[in-house]
Amino acid sequence: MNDFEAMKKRADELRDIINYHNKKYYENDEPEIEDFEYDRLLHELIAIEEKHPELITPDSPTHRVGGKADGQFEPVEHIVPMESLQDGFSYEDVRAFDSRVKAVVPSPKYIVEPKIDGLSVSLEYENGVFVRGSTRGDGRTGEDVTANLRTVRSIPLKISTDLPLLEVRGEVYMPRETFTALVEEQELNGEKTFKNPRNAAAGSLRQKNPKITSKRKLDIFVFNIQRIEGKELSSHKESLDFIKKLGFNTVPFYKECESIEKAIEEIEEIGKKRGALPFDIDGAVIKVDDFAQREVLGSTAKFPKWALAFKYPPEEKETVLLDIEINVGRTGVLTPTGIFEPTLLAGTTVSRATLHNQDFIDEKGICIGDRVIIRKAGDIIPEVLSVVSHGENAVPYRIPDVCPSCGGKVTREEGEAALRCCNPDCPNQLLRNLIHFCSRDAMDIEGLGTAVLETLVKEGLIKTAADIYTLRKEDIAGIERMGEKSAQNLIDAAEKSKNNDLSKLIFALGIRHIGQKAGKLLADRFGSMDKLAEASTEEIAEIEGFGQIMAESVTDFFSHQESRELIGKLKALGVNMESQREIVDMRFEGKTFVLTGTLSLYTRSEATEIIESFGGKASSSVSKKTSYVLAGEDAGSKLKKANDLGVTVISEEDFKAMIE
Ligand code: 0OX
Repeated sequence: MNDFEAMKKRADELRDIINYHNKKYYENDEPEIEDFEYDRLLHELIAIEEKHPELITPDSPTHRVGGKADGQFEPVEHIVPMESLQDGFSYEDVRAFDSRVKAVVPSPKYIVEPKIDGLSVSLEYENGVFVRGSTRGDGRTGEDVTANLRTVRSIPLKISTDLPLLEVRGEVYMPRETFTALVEEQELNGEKTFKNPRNAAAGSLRQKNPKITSKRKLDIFVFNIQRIEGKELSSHKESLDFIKKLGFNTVPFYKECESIEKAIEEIEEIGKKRGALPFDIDGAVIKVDDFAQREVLGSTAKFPKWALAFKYPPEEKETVLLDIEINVGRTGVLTPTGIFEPTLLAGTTVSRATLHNQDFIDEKGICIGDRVIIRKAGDIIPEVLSVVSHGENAVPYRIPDVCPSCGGKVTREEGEAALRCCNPDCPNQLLRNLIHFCSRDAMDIEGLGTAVLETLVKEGLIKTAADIYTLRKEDIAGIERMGEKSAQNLIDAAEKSKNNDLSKLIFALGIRHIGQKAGKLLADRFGSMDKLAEASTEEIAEIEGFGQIMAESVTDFFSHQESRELIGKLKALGVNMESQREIVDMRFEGKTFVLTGTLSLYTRSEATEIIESFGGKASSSVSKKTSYVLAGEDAGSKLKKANDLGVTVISEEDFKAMIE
């Protein structure tokens, strides 16, 4: 293989791995790798594509750096554009805005309201019924996220009005408390965490599975009427009062201001409240109240001339770094956490912040005892911005080269920022692995949650996942808050899990890079744990959707004596080691389908299941590699793209004929 061919092979492999992890992150909401690891893969692909632009494919994940997954949802054209706002960063900017307004309308009245830091959406109602919800997108074309928006409890699905048409605009956000709980859960599971409530809201709203959105407890504030038929409104204040009466959560504490100085006072007031609010705001919006005046002022190509978003600077404080604590995650990654002198910052007392990894510590020159500047990233997660001065006898901090939990050796893999404990018996890793093993998508052992597992590990009752199956009622019934009945339920749940399909067990083993989908593919390809354990890296890498890294990870797992011992024990205890997934017919092997438009013969998940059961793949975006586009009613951009690329388009009837 020459150099170019090797590059091409590596680029293809990287695309597969990155697409797999994108899917895990965006669709399944189950990231398996760290940010750093993901970025490293992406940057390797970017570097290859920069060197050889001819290797760029239309569907390369590098087209959506930053995580914006295009084409996942149907496009929605906004009849009234969802404009953005011009920004102001000082009171001078605010006064200059006032002068520009007054040059056109001499005596404007303003409304000042908080600028919610979320995701702008449009909600359309026909005869009082919620018919469509979409994201802002680029302001002209957004994405149809109706199913997900329906799960937001404060969005009325029906409003009592005889208006034939109403379209309102609002900001979907994740309350701070919900966000903090979500991040804690993600950390506990060793998953990639959302950076701030806005990212969490965006990630949750752009889920393929509305059930996940529903669990995320999103909320909304509505602040604008985009379109209305059957009612005349003459001011912003009037329209906010009107939509409030209809049952929408309107943007809170909006205030009328007679002059720009009053508006500035109001901006100050909102700024003072900011830290203590249960949701994030990233500024205050000043709007001309009167609609007739707005009309005269008009808009530029991007934003209305009658509104300004004032952005608050992030609050920063100086404090002392008292200590650095090291935590060990499920994958063995050692994460340093800074412990600070408690400091009031943007409404809460901050005493801890992640220091990420050794590179971050080196870059900032962090030593214990330093005076440091902290601030809240995205106004919620505290971070160290810089070191002001070192304490006496300061020494640059180094993460220990032994694991603080087990004393095992710590290594840093090439190209990785993280340090990892390599001891598979590390108690901290053990606990996190057990939490994963028992989780719903893995062995699904109800009742064996974090708290119970923590106690069982602490008491020495569980040392490996196999010990779950030898627990006796009396072992469990003794532990805190566990009665006889709960103990029996737990034993029954463990017993039931022995019959799980092989794919669940493979996923439960927590092999790096092997998620739920990969577990299914391995179970389908090899049929039994024994065959999988004997498979070569090459054989595994041949599976559609697998790359070299994933394949190596599997063979590496089985090369360890402890892994083989664990599997031996599980087998002896009666845990199923065979695939029960019937692959009777592989007629769609190697074929990729994209579903688009409204299907009437099948639901999307039924069609996907059928495709997968015949060994095919369902994908969300059309590329040259797509084998078929299955187009239902009202298919839009994906159908167009399929025609442009010459991809075969089939109807539901064609599909039906193919599967019969
Ligand atoms: C917010 C917010 C955003 C709507 C129509 C033109 C100006 N994030 O809270 N945008 C607007 O106003 C846009 N108001 C808000 N409160």
